[in-house]
Parts: sequence; structure tokens; C-alpha cells
Amino acid sequence: MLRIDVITIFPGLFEAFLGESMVGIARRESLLDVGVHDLRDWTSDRHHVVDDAPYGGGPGMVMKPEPLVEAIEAVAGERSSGRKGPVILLSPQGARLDQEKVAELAREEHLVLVCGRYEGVDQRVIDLAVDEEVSIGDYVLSGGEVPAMALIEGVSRLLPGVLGNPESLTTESFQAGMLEGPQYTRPAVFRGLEVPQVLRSGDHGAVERWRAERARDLTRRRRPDLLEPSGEQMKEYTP
Ligand code: 4GX
Repeated sequence: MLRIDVITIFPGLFEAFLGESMVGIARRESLLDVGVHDLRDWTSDRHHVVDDAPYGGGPGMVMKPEPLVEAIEAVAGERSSGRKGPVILLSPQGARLDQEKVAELAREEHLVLVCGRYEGVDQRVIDLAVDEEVSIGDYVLSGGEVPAMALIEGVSRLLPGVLGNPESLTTESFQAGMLEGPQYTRPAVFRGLEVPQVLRSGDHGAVERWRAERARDLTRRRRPDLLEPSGEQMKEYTP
């Protein structure tokens, strides 16, 4: 079973998320274990302060190192001595999260997710206690909590036994690295718009070829970077 521990100053943000949908099911079926920890539990001052002004001046605040390093070491162990998996800081400075990375993380035994707020964390936290930095994309959020949830959801659905339908993963690996084409369900005609005839033909081979062509076409038009045959952006992943 995968264990994920989250360190945050907003543990309440995770409550509904962890109880609902596939993540909730995975936890209830003991395929996933998640612990959420309030960083303020590792403060020792009366006001549970976790931030301070940046050296050198400038706007905003920085997360101070003492509570964060204490929390990480309490939850993950020390970097030298026998951690069971990486400590990951969610950060715009991190390596972009993609499906290959999600699949790699799903094979770990233990993940510790550190959610930063404010302008970021004291660099010594990263130097002393963080193994990797991960970003979910080039846009600015207010904290690492939503990125942590994105990572947890991506990882959870790859855990063995989580998917109700084990075929979904096979289909996905076949479609690996491409966008999915259009999907339809009943009714066959809705407000004058028809479901493509091939999908109702019962010809499974024709359906498969049509879907492959729609996927390739859409990917070429919307995300040509995913098809680029040579170069850094072409990535293989196995769920
Ligand atoms: N993908 N943010 C983190 C504070 C912060 C800054 C630096 C650690 C280091 C984000 C993203 C993101 C905003 C979360 C700044 N913490 N994280 N936060 N995009 O924008 O991961």
C-alpha cells in the first residue's frame, strides 16, 4: 500500500478531497493511506508562526526553516537514514509533472508532499530535507495544496486495484502520449447533432481505427509537441 504524508498550514483543504471519488475509494479499500499534518504543530512559539520576512528585503514572507525541517524529519525521517521514498516540494521552480513522473511516483512506497505558501520556503529547507521539487504547470497559485492534490489524484488512479475497470489502463497505455478524441453516449441524436455512424455500427475494428485517427488528428492540431518524433518532448510512459 502506498503511503502519502502531506505537510501544510491548511489541513482542512484536504478533508473533502480525501473522502470523495477515487481517492476516497482507494483509501477505504486500503490501497492508499494518506496522513495530513498541520505544520503549526511543529512550532514552539505562542503564536505558531511559520513565516518571516525575507533577508535582503522585498515583498511578502518566506516560510521559516525550523518548523518545516522538523516536520519533514518527523514524517519522512532524515535524508541520510532510510527514507522509504522522496520528499517532494510543490513549487513553480520544480520539474514539470507529467504522466511519466506520476507513474514513477505511483511505484514508490512513501511520498511526503510539502506545501509551501507565501513567496516560498527558506532555501536551507530544500538543501537539508527536500529530495525533489515538482511543479504542476506554469501559472501562479497561492500555495502547494492544490498541486499536492493534483499529484495525489494522478498517482491514486494508477495504484493496482483502484480502477473499477482494469481495461481503462490498457486503453490509456495504447493512447499513451496522445489526446483522446471525442466521446459520445445516448441519445443517438441530441438537438439535431448525431453520434458518428461508425460508433453505432458494431464494427469494433472500424471503431478502433476511427478513434485512433480522431486522436492523432486532434493531437496534431492541438498538441503537436506530443507527437514530435525526435527531441526532448517525446516521452514514453507505462502506467
Ligand atoms: N506548481 N505555487 C507554491 C509557494 C512556494 C513557492 C516556492 C515553495 C517554493 C505551484 C505550481 C505554484 C505558488 C505553489 C507558490 N512554495 N506549485 N507556492 N504552479 O504556483 O506547483
